[in-house]
Amino acid sequence: PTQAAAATKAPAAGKKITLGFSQVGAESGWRTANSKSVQDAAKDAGFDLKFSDAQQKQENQIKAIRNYIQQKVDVIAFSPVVESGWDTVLKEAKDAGIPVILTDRAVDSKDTSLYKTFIGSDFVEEGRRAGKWLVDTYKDAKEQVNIVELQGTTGSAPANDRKAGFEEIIKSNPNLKIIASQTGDFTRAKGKEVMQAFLKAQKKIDVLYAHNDDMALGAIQAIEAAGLKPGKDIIIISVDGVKDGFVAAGEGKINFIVECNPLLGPQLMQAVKDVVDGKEVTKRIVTKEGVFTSEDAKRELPNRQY
Ligand code: GYE
Repeated sequence: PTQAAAATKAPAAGKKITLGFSQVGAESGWRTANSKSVQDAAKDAGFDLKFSDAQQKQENQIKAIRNYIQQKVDVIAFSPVVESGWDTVLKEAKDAGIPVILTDRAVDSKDTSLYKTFIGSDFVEEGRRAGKWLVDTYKDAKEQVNIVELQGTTGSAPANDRKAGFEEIIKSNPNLKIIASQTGDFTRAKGKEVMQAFLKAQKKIDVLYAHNDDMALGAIQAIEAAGLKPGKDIIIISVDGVKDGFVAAGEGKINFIVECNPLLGPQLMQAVKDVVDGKEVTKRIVTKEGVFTSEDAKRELPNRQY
């Protein structure tokens, strides 16, 4: 029957589980920590991990996934660089009977049977947390507060959602205005370059909202080069909470960090195991995270693993 043909083919007893993993790239400190977590956890679980880096290109990820299908891996996991355009290749995996697990970033496919589960953060909530701190910080402001935004990779779930969550909250105060918003591709180099352009084009910038620490760190270089004090002349909010972000926050250069946990490896391996064992997995596994002011960052820094 067709049911059985499309069902997951469990590896023979005693055989190592092979996991094909397609990573986004190596664009940020978050990503480095995430890759290490996946590699370490696969090792601990005794899986045979095939790992590829797509250098932030969807075409490379599609190629990697097709390779994993050809190699008949037991499970494919990937962190989709952008949200759209996955249906065809996901259908190919499904037809081959290879289960797919999404990690870190989501896809916008209407057909949710194309993947078993999605393990990752709630990026809209992260954007809201950033917005709440800002609304609170500027609750007595009588004048317009000029905000510039460094967006993550265009079309990626974290860029779309962190923007949406932030806008949803700040619109409660009409004084809070995003005067410029551009992608910095989640990298330091791009964050610096775009901030330089913002500083040139804008008369007055009060706040920078960066979708990740790396872009904020690049922007800090641009702000200092312009003779301004990051964290004072320009208030800075970022997302992730990697070590370098915490260091900058401890120095008062970043005012508020919304945490996004990159250590998804252990949860991913558990899900892989459950899928191979034919167990039910919940369609959505959300990771737990917090928020940090400069003071919190100073206290927390010695405990950061990444
Ligand atoms: O915030 C950023 C990375 O998808 C959550 O990707 C991840 C994001 C993370 O490049 O630093």
